[in-house]
Order: sequence, then C-alpha cells, then structure tokens
Amino acid sequence: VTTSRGVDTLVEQALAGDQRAIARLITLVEDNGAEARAVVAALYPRTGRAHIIGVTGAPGTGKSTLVNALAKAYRRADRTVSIVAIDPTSPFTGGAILGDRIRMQELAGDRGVFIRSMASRGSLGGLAWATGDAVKILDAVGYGMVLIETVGAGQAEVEIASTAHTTLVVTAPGLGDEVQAMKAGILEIADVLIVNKADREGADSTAAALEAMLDLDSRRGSWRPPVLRTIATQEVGIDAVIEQAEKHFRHIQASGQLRAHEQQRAKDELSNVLRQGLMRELLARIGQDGYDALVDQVATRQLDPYAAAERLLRDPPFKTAGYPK
Ligand SMILES: Nc1nc2c(ncn2[C@@H]2O[C@H](COP(=O)(O)OP(=O)(O)OP(=O)(O)O)[C@@H](O)[C@H]2O)c(=O)[nH]1
Ligand SMILES: [Mg+2]
Repeated sequence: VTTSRGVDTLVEQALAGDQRAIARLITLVEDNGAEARAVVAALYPRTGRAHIIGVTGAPGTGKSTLVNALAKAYRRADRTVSIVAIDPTSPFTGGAILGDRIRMQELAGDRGVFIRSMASRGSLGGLAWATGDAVKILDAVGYGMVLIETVGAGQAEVEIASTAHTTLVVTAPGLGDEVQAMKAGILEIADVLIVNKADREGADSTAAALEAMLDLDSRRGSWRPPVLRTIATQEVGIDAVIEQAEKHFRHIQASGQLRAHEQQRAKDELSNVLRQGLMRELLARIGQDGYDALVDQVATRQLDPYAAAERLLRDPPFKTAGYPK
C-alpha cells in the first residue's frame, strides 16, 4: 500500500507518529535504493536528540528480556522508546524471536513504543550501514530513547554499537569463558556492565571478576563502567540501569566526548559514502566486465593491486577504449 506513496508523504506521516510510515522508511534505507538517500536527506537535520543505547553481549544472556524491561520502565516514566533488534535470525539467537514475540504482545498498541528487527541479508557491513540510517529515522521522528540489541563482539557488532552513545554489555553467571573473551573485545566498548540472571548462583563472583578486570584496565578514561546486577525476567535492577545510562550520557555531554563522538561518526559516514560513491562511479564508467578483467590481472599476477588501482585512477580504460563519458 505504501509503495506508491512518495518519500515526502511518508516522511510527513512518520513525523506525525504513523508507525507504518516509520516502518516503511526503515525498509527503504534497508533496501539502499535511490529513495534511501531522499529519506536521510529529509530527516537528517532533525537528528541528534535521542539518547541511543546499545545493548550487546553473548547469546542468551537476556538482552531481549532486559530491553523489554527497560522499554516498559521508560514508558512508565512517560518517555518514548524505539527498539532495533539486529539479526534475530542468526543461528545463535533462536531465543530472540520468542523474546520479540513476547514483548510485541506486552508493548503492542502503545504508540510510544516502536519495535523493529533487522536481519543481515547481505554483509554485516551493509547491516551496520542500514542500522545507522534506521537509528537516524527513529531519532528524527522523535523517539527519546533508541535501544539497539546486538549479539556478540565481532567487528560489525562493534561498529553497530559505535552508533550508540551508551553501550550496555550484558553477561550472566556461569559464563566464565565469555567473561574471558570479553576482556579482549567488548569490555572496551562497555559503558555499563550488567550481570543479568542475578537470581542464579555465581552472580557475585561474575561481578567481582568484572570489577577486577576494570581495576587492571589502564586505558580507562574518566568514566569507570559500573557493574550492575539485574533479574530482567522479574524487572529487578532496571531502575539502576536507567540511572547509570543517564549518568553516562550526562558525563559524555559534559566532558566533550559526545561532541568528539559525533565528529568521528560524521567523518566515518562521509568517508564511507564517498568510497561507495567513487566506486559506483568508477564501475559505471568502466563496466563490471572491465573491472572483473582487471581483478583477473591482479589475481594472475600480471598486475599488482597498487598498479591496478593506479591504472583505474590515472588512466581510466574508458578513455583508451573509447567508452562514452
Ligand atoms: N533466570 C533468569 N532467566 C532469565 C533472565 N533474563 C532472561 N532470562 C531467560 O534467558 C533466556 C534468554 O533470554 P533472552 O532475553 O532471549 O536473551 P538474549 O540475550 O536476547 O538472547 P539472544 O538474542 O538469542 O542472544 C530466556 O529464556 C529468558 O527468559 C533472568 O534475569 N533470570
Ligand atoms: Mg535477543
């Protein structure tokens, strides 16, 4: 039904709170077609108001349950909240689909809540890109809180998390190996550490292990991530999470880190867009076949990658081969 509507109309409806229009706009940025640019162009000036919170951690630690509990608490405080769940169809996240269904029921019909799942159809890099744009849409249409749930600590997940102002890293008792793995990876991106499933044995020792790691971490700046215990299923400890997330947001505002973060994001996004645009332009000129032929020459050692790139940049084949400009 919405496909025939123009982007401008959709944007107008989304700004008026029409959730179907918001969903449609996110689909447009996911598809990354010509309309995606128009969507971002229309909404970008309105971004920069939401508090964006990333929620990440190992599979099954209770991220979805926690996000659900957070959303309910934010609603009780009369704040609007949107949730983006990343890649719930991955083999590890069978539980997420159930979790999504449960919170759909609990939060359904509330116009102050918007829930969206995004799955990586292509590359995770593409997903990170689309997620960034989806978050822009949710920010622009006025959701005060944007929660992004991701699994794990791969490069793409870290990239997605870098969209967030505040990153909550969720762990659970009995995940000794996970805690070890975190040392190398996501501990670095954590602004708040959460030991969920605190109703289970071992929550205290997990929390103590995390505190010990923080003690050893010399790279830490002015913010030491608090270690909090929650029982997401019983909505226990949720207020403290909200309090610390807000405290962190105020901290990065006051310290200038928020400004630096926005500057870095702007730089990354602009260079990404430029890289894509230049590549597209080049391919349009030399054609996919021409490009593939050059790749062949590199693969067969007739050219090294630098020489091949140089040839494309300085002596584009379209000139010599007489391609139209
Ligand atoms: N005992 C206990 N179980 C919990 C708690 N929080 C979540 N769970 C359960 O843990 C399981 C996984 O919860 P999810 O919220 O789906 O976990 P998740 O981290 O989102 O999982 P993935 O998205 O698949 O990585 C579910 O059965 C939850 O009911 C808790 O505080 N205590
Ligand atoms: Mg989940």
